[in-house]
Amino acid sequence: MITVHHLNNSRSQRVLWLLEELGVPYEVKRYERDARTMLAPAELRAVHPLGKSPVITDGAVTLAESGAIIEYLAGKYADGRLVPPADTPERLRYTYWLHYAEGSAMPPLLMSLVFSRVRNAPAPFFVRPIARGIADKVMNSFVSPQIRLHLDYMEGELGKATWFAGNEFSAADVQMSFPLEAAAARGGLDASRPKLKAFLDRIHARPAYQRALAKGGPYELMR
Ligand SMILES: N[C@@H](CCC(=O)N[C@@H](CS)C(=O)NCC(=O)O)C(=O)O
Repeated sequence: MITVHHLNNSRSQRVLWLLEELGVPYEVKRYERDARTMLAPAELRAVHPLGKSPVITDGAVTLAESGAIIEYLAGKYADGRLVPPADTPERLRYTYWLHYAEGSAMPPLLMSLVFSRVRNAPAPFFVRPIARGIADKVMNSFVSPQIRLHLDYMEGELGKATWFAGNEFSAADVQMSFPLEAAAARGGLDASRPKLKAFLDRIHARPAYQRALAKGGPYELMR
């Protein structure tokens, strides 16, 4: 039996969703973020040394890193579904977006989260304007322009086909959901990028997505 070690409000929601799309049985072991630090509890380190989510266990296999988990589950359980055929342009796009989500799209979104925390962190009154000044400078000069660059790029790519890998829904769309949901929560993704908004509306309407939400519990990404 596959166990998904699932942290609330996190990337592991994608793994639940993929398993629901595939109709593969699994169990969820839930972990709660620390309310102040937002970090995962220490018990997750007993499963994988980094103590981050998602992690899955499947028999003797313990696997972290959402892209690797998606590849593993699709390779072992999808029976050709949700992965474009080998040696096609769609398969190359599939591989590209599977890596792009965490490798390129997430870093500026994570920086945005970190600098908004720096900006709003409790600090002595004479430190606060300095912390705000630094955070605003980094956000305005680097992070926000980078997020806009990526959003424009993704918007353009979704103008070429319905889904990220092509006209068929694939596991790459599952992987791409998290950066887009994070961008909607804190990266300025709004109606000015209609293709990306329509992508989010389409995935949220999928029955498997809804079932995964019911299994995973609260899923509200940080602003
Ligand atoms: N690139 C990794 C990132 C894993 C990651 O950072 N997960 C976050 C949840 S979204 C986490 O566990 N945060 C809590 C912590 O770092 O303690 C992946 O895609 O799986």
